[in-house]
Amino acid sequence: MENIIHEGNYMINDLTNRKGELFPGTILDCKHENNNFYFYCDNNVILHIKALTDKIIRFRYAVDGDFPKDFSYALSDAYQPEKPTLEFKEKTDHFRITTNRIIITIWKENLSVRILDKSGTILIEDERGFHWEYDQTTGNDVVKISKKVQSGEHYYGLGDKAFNMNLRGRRVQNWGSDTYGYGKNSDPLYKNIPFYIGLHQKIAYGMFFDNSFRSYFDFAAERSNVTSYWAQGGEMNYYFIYGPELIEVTAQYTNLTGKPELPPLWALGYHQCKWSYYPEQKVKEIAANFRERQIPCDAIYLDIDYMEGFRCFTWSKDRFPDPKRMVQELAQDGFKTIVIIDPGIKIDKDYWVYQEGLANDYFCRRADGPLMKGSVWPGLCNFPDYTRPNVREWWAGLFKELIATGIKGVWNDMNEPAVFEQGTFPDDVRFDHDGHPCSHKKAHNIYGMQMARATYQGVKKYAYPNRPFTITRSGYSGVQRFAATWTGDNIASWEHMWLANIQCQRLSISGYSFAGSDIGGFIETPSGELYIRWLALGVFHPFCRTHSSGDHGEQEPWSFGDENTDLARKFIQLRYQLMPYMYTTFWQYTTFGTPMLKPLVYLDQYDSETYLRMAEFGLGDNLLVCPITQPEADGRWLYLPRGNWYYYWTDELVVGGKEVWAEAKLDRIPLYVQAGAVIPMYPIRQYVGEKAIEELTLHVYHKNGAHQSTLFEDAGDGYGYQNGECLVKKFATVGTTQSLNVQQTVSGNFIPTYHTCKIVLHGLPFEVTLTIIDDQALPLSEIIRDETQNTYTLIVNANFLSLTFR
Ligand code: MIG
Repeated sequence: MENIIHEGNYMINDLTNRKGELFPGTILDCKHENNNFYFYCDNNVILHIKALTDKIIRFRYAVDGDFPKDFSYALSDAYQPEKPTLEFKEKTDHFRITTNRIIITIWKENLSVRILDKSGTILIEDERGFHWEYDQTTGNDVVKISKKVQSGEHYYGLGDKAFNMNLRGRRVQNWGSDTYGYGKNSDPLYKNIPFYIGLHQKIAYGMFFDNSFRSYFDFAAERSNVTSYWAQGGEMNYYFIYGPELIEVTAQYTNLTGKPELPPLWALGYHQCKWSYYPEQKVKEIAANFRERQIPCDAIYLDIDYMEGFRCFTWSKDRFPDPKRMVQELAQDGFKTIVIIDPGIKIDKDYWVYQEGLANDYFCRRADGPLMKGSVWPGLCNFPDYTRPNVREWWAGLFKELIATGIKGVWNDMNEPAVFEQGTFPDDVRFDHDGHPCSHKKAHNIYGMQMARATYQGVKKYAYPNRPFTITRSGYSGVQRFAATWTGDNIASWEHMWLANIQCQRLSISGYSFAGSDIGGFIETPSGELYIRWLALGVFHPFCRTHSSGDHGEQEPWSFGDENTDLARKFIQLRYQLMPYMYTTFWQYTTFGTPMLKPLVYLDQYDSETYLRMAEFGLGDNLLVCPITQPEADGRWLYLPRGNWYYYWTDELVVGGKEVWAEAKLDRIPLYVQAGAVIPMYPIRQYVGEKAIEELTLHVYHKNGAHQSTLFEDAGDGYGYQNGECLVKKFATVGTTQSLNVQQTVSGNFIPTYHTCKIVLHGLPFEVTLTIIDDQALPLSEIIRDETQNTYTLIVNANFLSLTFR
């Protein structure tokens, strides 16, 4: 049978030589092997469906009767899917695959697909379904799929996009780009995460289009009843992920594409950066200022000016005559030094990195043979092909000396890849793509990820037995395994602070939790007020770094007057106090794949009030944050999810499920604690490791009812936790109007440095007259009541099993 040719040109407006769209024919045959199903059409189209689990289904289409070699940079080797339970049936006009959770129908007539949940609700349904276009210029098939929009459907995800949280009505593009001073609705940006989450009828599912070519997603933008996505080459290859909870969708996607290892605890401290701090004297002065002013800080960054003429893996002799000594001196004061490394290697016959790259043919070449040349900071450069295993190994090896110098972290920039002339490489540049040779069209979106991977491998190898720390600007799905990230060259404006909030949440639900923004803005100078508001938000982001471009003035926490310095200190101190909470949340992310930041809709998808809001977000299990992103505000309205919450600053009990007013002058950020929660805190330290933790504070918030909280602790560095040298503590609270009980259960065998816990009870609706610790009554004199705060404080053995207050 002939291909059906449709002339409709509804999706792609920018392709030349369009021949019309080609569609699958009729299914003639099918094959079923374990959890693989193949459907063969009369026009050489094949659909391969693989049920990875009861909830994750892969759809892969071939148009020429054969599948090319299967390969993906996104998928994690560590992923171990749980075998699905399957049933397969042929009916007159369709095939049906049933798992424990969903039902997949494949129609014989045109290969179209529909997925239902077990209650019969349609989750997704093909509109025109899979189709493609042959692009004569490149020889690529432009692969496309279109799905019907379901009633009341909303869309989330896609990485760092600078749009409203809910993507319905938008078209977005994935083509990693260096976007200095981007703005709201600028697209594409630095990262490429072709994964979205759909939510309708309170049911969530995920859609991961694992294709690294330039891709587009259209969420009911061009046609209000159709959501479609397509790529300018490669395969139609997507994973459907059934929730039904939003959080499960993100967790499964993250398991599929990989989770990072735990970072060193210090990486969750405050970081100070600038383009650029130099010479040595300046770096020392900044570091000394933190200690003198008692503003906690763990890391200081050296941007491109530390190098000799921007040559990677060199040091400027004038500015940093003795880097090892400087880095050691900084380390004695608790500072970890982090340096930037870009991909561009200066073309310079006398430069050893260039010589090695050239001699071993490690650099990218144009289609006809010459090396790819482009200007970046060092002038004309060649660029390593990180898609070759031996190039990654070479690159990893280059970090040996930097790490021996005492460098604790590496920051990869410009890896979209960015070049000054045309923005990025020409399309014809060749890549090995781990043995699947291809052009820049396919490799562009994964280039930054493979650079980050090689960097990570090197830093990890030489940092051992300590944990590596790396950050990257660009990446593709799965990059979260290799590096933390930031949102790129933003601007010191209120709108950009608003964006930082959305982008970090969006990255988090797209599997990439270890993210932050340049606090205060990279371009231009913030007012003191903006800086403080932004910092107050930034301390709740997993990656917390002030960074700015040097030609726009000072941007250290003390740059905005004494009052603001005090406020900056206070918020950074709060981050250090909450470090065990943040670390626990990170551990949950690395263990379960759950997002560290949760948009409001993730906190209650059964309440449609949450679907369009985006300022409020959850951090971990028990905190809700909502930044103030306007000048001269005394507070703000926000939507508190259902349940009972305490306002962190006053302990006022607030009932959720409605809009509430949060009083928050510049010294506060709207912050709520879930009733029943146990929030762990450490004493303020100027940096991680400054002194041993001598007491753990547990803030216990009363609730009428039961609640469970978690605390994860370990050495904060090294790999002992992988062999059980860690503690997972569970705190089960049960409260009534007359009583509160806290039970602690501990697993793991790490021995913390503290022996006691300070317990602070919040919001008790009764007066304590009896305290029982592990069956022993505690004299009333041992429990201190603060009438104004309505708190009770007592010190207990850290190994308590049960605390009862009546
Ligand atoms: O073309 O290294 O996003 O954080 O300070 C600018 C200099 C290159 C862009 C990064 C920014 C960094 C800057 N880089």
